[in-house]
Formats: sequence, C-alpha cells, structure tokens
Amino acid sequence: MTLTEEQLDTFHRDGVLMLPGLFSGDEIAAIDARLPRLFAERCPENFREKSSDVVRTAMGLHLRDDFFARLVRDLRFVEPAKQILGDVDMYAQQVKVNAKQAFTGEQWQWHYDFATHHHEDGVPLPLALNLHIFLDEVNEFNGPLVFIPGSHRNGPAPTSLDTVTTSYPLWTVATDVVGPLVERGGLYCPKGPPGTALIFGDTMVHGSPANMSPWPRRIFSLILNPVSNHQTTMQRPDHQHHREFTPITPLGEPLLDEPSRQSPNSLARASGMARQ
Ligand SMILES: O=C(O)CCC(=O)C(=O)O
Repeated sequence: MTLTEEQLDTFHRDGVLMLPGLFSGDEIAAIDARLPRLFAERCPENFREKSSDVVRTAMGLHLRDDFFARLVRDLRFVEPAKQILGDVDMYAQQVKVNAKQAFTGEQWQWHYDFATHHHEDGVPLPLALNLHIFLDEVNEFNGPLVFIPGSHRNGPAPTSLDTVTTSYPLWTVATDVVGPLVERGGLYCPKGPPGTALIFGDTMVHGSPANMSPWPRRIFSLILNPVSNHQTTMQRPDHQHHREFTPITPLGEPLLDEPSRQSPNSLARASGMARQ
C-alpha cells in the first residue's frame, strides 16, 4: 500500500488524510467479532465514560488478542507510515478502540496527541502518526472526529491539562486558540463506511462531539512512533504508552490468513501468547 504523491501532499498540507475502503468488510467483521470479549473485561485497559459504566476506550489490544497483534503489523499501516516518516524503525505506542456508544458516547475535547505524548511521556518530537480504521459507519450524527486542517503547520499550539470534562485526562487546546485556527483552516469531518482509514500527525488539532444518535461509532486507533523518538518518562501505565520499543515487523501475509480465521474463542485462548 503506497501513498500517491497527491495523497502525501494532502497529508503534509492538511495534516490528515482519509483513505476510503482501505480495509474490507471481512476484515472489519473479524475485528468486530473480537470486541465483545475485550469490552466485557474488567481491567485497567478499559476506560469507562465519566457518567456511565460503558467502555469508552479499550487499550492494549495487541497484547490482549492475537488478531490485533497482527493488525498493528499490517502493511497498510506500516508502509504509509514509512513513506511519511522515512524508513525508520517504529514501535506501537498505543493500540485501542474508541467506542462512542449510541446515545451515551461522550465528547473528546479539542486537543492534539503530542501534548499528552510530550507532557506525560517525555516524547521528544511530534513525529508519531495516529492511524484509524472506522469500524462503524461514521456520519455527522454519531460523534465523528473533527479536524482543523493546517493546525499542525505552526508547531504545537498552547495546551492545558483537563482532568474534569471526561474520564480520560487530556491536554486540551483552549477555545481562544481554536477560534483563529478554524478561521484560517476551517473544519474537516471525515465520514464514511466501515473500513475507511485516516492518518493524522501528532500536532493536528482535533476533537469529537458526543454521540446523540442511535448508532454506535467505534474506531480502531494505532499510534506508531519512531523508536528513536520513544518515551523518556515511564509515568503512564504500559497500556497508555507501550514500553516495548522493539520495532514492528511488517506482516508478511494477508491479515485474514490463518490462524486469524480461527474463532474468537480459540483466539481468546491463544491471547496469552500475545502478552509480552
Ligand atoms: O475517538 C475519538 O473521537 C477521538 C480520538 C482521538 O482524539 C485520538 O485518538 O486522539
């Protein structure tokens, strides 16, 4: 999977790139089949909404299920990331599904990822890439991500730590900073069916509103960071920023190859093997 020159230009200009139809219906179904077991677990990797017991984010998925261990090595992530970052070794910094449940899924405030990576984890430079796959249709009603195109261009915007608004503490961008950025770059809201992918950079300002619709909105997210830019403080738990800096080795076969066609139950039994 190679990005065209035009796609690379779009990524560098806007800070975000949408890749329609990158993953197939069968692949999304395979991911879907694993989520009920993972979301049912009572564990620190599953963050719940502030106002309900519903899981907001399930983290550390590649250490909890073999299929996700394969997914983070998929060439459709690794190759575009190397095109953008150069041919560098990368580690899986964070692997999660953000699930915005129908009617109850809460907002993500305006933020960019590097603020957390830098302040909490001591990551030196804003090089990490966030790669998303839509697991449900994302539409204007179910809490889609909203980006400010070009907000990455003048370097990291000022931020402050918000520990109040949601259950997930976040370094957020204040409205008096967001206003002028939107005036300059407008707003961009990628929408599309399951299987749509996004790539965005570490200083790209984004957020998402609550899901007031009857439709869930689940998104898989993989953050890849160059090994040379790894975290320097080990303040957050491993599942929020993984300490395994061994480079990702690209998957040499199709994602749905054996043994990932096995049932989720047999994968669950095998998932101990995926723990490092
Ligand atoms: O899932 C969302 O709506 C927000 C996710 C997000 O902001 C992120 O992955 O950095």
